[in-house]
Amino acid sequence: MADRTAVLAALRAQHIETPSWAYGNSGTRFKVFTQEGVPRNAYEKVDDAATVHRFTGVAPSVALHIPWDTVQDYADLAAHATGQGISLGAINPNVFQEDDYRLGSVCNPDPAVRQKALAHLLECVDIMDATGSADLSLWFADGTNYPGQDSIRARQERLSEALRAVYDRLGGNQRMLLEYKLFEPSFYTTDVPDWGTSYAHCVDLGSRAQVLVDTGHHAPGTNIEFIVAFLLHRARLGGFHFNSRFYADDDLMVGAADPFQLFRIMSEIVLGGGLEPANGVAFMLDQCHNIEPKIPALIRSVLNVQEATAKALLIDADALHRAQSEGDVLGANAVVMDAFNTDVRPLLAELREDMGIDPDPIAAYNRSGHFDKLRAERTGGAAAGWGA
Ligand code: AOS
Ligand code: ZN
Ligand code: ZN
Ligand code: ZN
Repeated sequence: MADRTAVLAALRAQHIETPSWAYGNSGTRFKVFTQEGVPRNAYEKVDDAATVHRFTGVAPSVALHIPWDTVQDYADLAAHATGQGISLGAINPNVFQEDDYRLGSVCNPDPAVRQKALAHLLECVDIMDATGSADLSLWFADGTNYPGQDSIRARQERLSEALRAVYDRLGGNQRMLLEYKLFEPSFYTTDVPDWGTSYAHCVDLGSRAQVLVDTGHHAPGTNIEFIVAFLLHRARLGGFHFNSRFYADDDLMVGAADPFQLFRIMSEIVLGGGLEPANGVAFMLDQCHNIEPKIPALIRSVLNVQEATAKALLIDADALHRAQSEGDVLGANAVVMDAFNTDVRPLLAELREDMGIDPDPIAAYNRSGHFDKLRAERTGGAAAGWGA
């Protein structure tokens, strides 16, 4: 059995970052549903992230999306976050939501459009300087819809050029995380479609360029934990965008569709040393809560990551190594399954009591009356950005 004190310490140290866009109204291409009490600006999104942190104790930062979270003074927003007990996390540029980007952003055949996209990415590094954010989180919608539409090779060259310019602009403590996605919005080729493409660009750039794994961005059946183990072993796993999916990029609550997959991913993290702060793996959520209330959904998501992490920490590593080295297939598998099948809720309740928070964060939030207060105070909440 893993040492209980060490397990509790590891759980206390794990940080899960929530995304600003998960607090705003969202939907699908068919309908953006409005909810009561949603934040009207970046300051109120920070407030909601702070609420999630207050009830969970392990979500002390919020990722921003520019321009959805544009403010006059980013240092002031950072100070507001500090005042609420959290910090500003990854900065996510947006180079997909303007007419100019019809044929792509940094891979666009038109040099003027590429220049515009690059200028926005560089502006986002300026914002990181003001907010104190360490991570620039890059996702490109770039790609093509039809065979022959553009040169796959030329687009890779353009991508390299832009990434190099951004990388060279980063300060010493800043990183670039390059997210991949199999398809959507491009349906024929995507310029960063998979971890291998992202990894190759990161290796070209340098050690502060790392791969971002969004769990919803793979073909069905992809073994995500293998990707995670490989990247971590090569010191190129920058972090996650956690969510769950039944079909494609569904952006549902992490751990809802397949908690066993989340456990397998977290097992590779734990066994590979990915919880050590020095390895810098960022645990971020990238979700949309279209039909469910947002703050409780984010609390639930944080708890789901924490539960999977707790189970992974319970893996008896010595017994596992023994079984592996003896070629004991069933024994090794049993060690892993024993951990997965453990009910970790009592352990997590104990952890929360130690941390001075309610052992049942969802019930505590529902009892708190916080939502009634938001509903009364906030009218005319903003859309997260999509389909608005
Ligand atoms: C898009 O599919 C990606 O998951 C992005 O990471 C993200 O949803 C978007 O950039 C919001 O910031
Ligand atoms: Zn993502
Ligand atoms: Zn996505
Ligand atoms: Zn997604």
